Amino acid sequence: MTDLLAIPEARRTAIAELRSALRPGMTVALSTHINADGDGCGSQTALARLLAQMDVKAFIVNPTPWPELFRWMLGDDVEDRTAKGAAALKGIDRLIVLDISDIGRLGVLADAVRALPQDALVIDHHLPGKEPPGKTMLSDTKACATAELVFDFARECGLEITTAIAQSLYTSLVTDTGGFRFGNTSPRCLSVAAELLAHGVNPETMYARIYGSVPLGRLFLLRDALDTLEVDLPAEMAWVTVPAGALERHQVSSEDLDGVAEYPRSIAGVSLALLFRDLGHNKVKVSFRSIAGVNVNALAKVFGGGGHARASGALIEGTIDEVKTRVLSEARRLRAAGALAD
Ligand SMILES: [Mn+2]
Repeated sequence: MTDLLAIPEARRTAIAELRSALRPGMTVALSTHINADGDGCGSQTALARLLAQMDVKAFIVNPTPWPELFRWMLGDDVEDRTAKGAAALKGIDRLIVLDISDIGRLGVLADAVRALPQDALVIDHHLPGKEPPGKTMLSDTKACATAELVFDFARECGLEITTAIAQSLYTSLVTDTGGFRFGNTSPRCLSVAAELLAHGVNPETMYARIYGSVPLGRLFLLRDALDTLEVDLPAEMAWVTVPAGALERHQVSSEDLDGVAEYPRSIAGVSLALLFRDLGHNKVKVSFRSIAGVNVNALAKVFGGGGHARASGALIEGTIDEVKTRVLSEARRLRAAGALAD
């Protein structure tokens, strides 16, 4: 039987480079993308605890506040200095950027990161972005989640996967694979998940924490979003719209939009789904989702965004109506030209 947990050679080389950049006594900051998701948070908290075993002090500095849903991951041993903003990066020895392939995803921290004297270290599984956050990269699009690479880092460095670390990594795997249902659910992904269960993860407890502990406002937001559902079946497209102020009205945050785009994608005959979120100030966040055979990264790239083939995002300037018109017509055009096939 093949050893699914064997670490591919290219990853081992990258891990060795990463490791050689980290020395005992160092202080490092860990950053992930705006509106951190389960993979970003899980990778950060797991890595912070792993680095502590190497006598490297790590704390978190993100461009947007830590999601309430994942508050439990921080425990009392992982420090989140996000509230200090870019000032928190002053005096660090290194920055490790997780789950990001383009520096723009660091939002308000991007300029401070560009100005750092030391090149950032990157652990990621996205398709290459326009401006990588750093040159030393443990990056593999075959990894189901960034956490799979953090798991490899731990094993390659002989570090202990404690229950807390296993819970963080498992959360990353579950959320980035849509509960082990998306195309990135590889044999290796399930092997890593099995290994994490063997290290003390209780899947039922994790389900309750991730999917069974959402604020009531999240369902009201979902109800409002579904009320806006529009479908163009000949074009195999469906989309929902979240108006400006909807999150505030329901007292929820952007993490509560996680999974909403799954609903238009779930419709029979739909292969390309979109979620338009009006951020106000002439800015619209668009989430792109697709099924096998359709590459939405190519569509997101047209608008300066990116991500994965089946899930991408872009931040677009314009009013909600302008952006919808532009994105939908570009989607239809690229589709017809065969430019979204993969
Ligand atoms: Mn990810």
